[in-house]
Amino acid sequence: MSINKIAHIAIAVDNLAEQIRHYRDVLGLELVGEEVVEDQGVRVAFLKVGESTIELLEPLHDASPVAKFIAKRGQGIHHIAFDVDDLDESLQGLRQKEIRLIDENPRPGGHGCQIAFLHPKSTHGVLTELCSAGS
Ligand code: CMX
Repeated sequence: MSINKIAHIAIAVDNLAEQIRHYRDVLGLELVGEEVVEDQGVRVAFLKVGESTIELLEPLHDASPVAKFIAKRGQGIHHIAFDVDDLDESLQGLRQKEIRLIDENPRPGGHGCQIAFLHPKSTHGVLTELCSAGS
């Protein structure tokens, strides 16, 4: 597997507008987009940091994995995403290394890219996402 860069660092938040004000108006990052990812139950805001982004995740409803995360752990860093060239090949390599995959196959994520999550139980507590084509 070949990782190109950190695609994004995702932060679970309970009020997107309030957090955008912090990252954009206090820290001075550029807000590059907002979108709803229905199948993940989240509204997402993307802020540019060099070649990477900060991804703010606000749950749309209580069944969202991000709502469960905030209820259990509070707001904070939710996952790290690595950009890879070939997602299928990367997943195959991780399977061979007996890493537990949440997504056996790539699926659509934010920004029009393909994503797959690795289970935090097999990545030493850090929820890890791989993505290809964008971030
Ligand atoms: N980081 C680290 N550990 C996490 C975690 C996270 N973000 N989310 C959950 N866990 C831990 C839980 O604390 C729990 O640990 P313990 O058993 O020690 O208490 C364990 O993982 C299982 O958590 P759970 O919520 O009880 O179990 P679920 O199987 O329902 O969900 C997970 C866990 C990671 C599979 C689920 O949150 C998931 O599928 N996440 C990936 C999808 C996602 O987060 N999408 C939002 C982002 C959208 C995008 O970027 O496109």
